[in-house]
Amino acid sequence: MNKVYVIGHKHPDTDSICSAIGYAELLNHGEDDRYVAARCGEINPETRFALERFRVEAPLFIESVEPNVSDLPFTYPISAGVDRPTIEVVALMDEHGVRNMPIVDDEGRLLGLVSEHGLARAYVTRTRIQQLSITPIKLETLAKILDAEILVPGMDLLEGRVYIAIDALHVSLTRLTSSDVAIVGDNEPAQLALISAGIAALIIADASPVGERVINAARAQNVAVLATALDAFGVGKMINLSLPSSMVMATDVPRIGMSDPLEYVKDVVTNSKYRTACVVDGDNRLLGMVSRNTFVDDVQKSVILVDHNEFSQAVDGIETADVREIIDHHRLGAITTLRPIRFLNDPVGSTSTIVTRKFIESGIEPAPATAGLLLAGILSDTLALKMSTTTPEDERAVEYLAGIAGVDAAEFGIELVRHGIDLESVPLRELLMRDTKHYELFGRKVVIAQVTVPSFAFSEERADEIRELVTDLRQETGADFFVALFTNVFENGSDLFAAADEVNLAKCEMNTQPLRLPGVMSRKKDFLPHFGNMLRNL
Ligand SMILES: [Mn+2]
Repeated sequence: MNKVYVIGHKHPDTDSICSAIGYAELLNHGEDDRYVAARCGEINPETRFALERFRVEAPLFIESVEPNVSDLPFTYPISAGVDRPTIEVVALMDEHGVRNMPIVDDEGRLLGLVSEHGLARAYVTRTRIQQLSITPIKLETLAKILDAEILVPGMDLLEGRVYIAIDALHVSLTRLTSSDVAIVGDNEPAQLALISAGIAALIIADASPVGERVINAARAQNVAVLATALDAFGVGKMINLSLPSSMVMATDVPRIGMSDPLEYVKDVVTNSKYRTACVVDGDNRLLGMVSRNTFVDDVQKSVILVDHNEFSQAVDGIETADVREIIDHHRLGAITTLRPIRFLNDPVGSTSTIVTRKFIESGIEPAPATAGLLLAGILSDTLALKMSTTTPEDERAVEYLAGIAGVDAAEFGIELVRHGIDLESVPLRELLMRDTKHYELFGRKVVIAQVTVPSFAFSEERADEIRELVTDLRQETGADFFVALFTNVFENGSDLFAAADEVNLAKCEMNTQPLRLPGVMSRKKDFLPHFGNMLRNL
């Protein structure tokens, strides 16, 4: 079963992170680990505080849900060690029906690729070399390739020229040195002479009988003796095919990672002269190989969206994903899907509230840590139940979750919100741009920024700076109205700053700033309707 990612919006807030963790846990009951809580942005300080408080890891970071290499149902998990002779590599290629074979070192790191193309080149070049020879090869390996029996083991590693002893004996003897290998047939005098001349190995072809004297002489001289049923030409041919793969492999094979998008990988494979790419991890360890027939058409990542329902707020690549379900408490945005999906939108204080309801409805109790995080999600979105968007269901959920998590909701709420409004370390401009909403109201372009503050002293002390900044931001955003609300959680109200045409500002009674708006906590519920009315009458 492929994974389903439960993911919140970009610039994730606590509700977005915690509802994803909660909902993934609920869905995993009965379906082990199929659902993965994910995020597509950095964890903010408030959320980090909550995660650390309940000792829960942050959800998996996903940059994009575009299908990538990890979504391929299959990559070729094959490779050969760098010491393998090419003839064995070719046998492996045949067995797996592939035209390329990745070559790895002892640690599984990718070194190169043996391709049909590379093999052809290597052997065409090699036939021009006059002398048959062997590159370092283990005696055992050579025996395996020749299907030979080792009658006398000599040196472990052989390297030298290979000589078929068909000349008159005295000619053969002058040509051979102590590192060379001689191939002979049923000719005991020649066998004995070669051994006593001091060569590295003797290959006795044609299933010829090997006498006691030959064996004893070879032992005494430390010359390896192999006996095979192949004829001399067969032995030569097999030795020629037993080059180590390092000698024929190409090292310019394209390397890709598990998280590379399939669109990109398709290009890489198509443009590669090997029509393939090797999948490696950060340590260059081979994970698999993709070729043109690895690609299948309908590879998609499956996602469940929480705490948003608009493409514009969703993780990158959302238009390529299979959206399975949406749970949210925001206004409806323009999302479209190919097939009917489960869509739960309820105007309660937070998505964590809805996830809590789903736990209760299904008779499953969240783990204490998860209950703590869902509690954090609700308290964060409702500013400790102070926002006017708070509903009785949010209050009931807080009580239920606090009981399971074993925390005092009121105390925890204040602590959480304080962490959420750590304002001192952030430049004012960034504070204002952090949470802005764009609206088109009665033909006017309106941008409303909201900053949550622990007390009105914050906006009062910086009034001049803020007035200048909203004027700048109005120009930069090209808005008719740029409004900044500094909302005081603990005193139930907001300070308003706004930039617009003088006349319009006056008509909206906004020329004295900051303008204290008692009871205005929610931008959309408390401020927008009232402000919209004013704009209608301009
Ligand atoms: Mn939310």
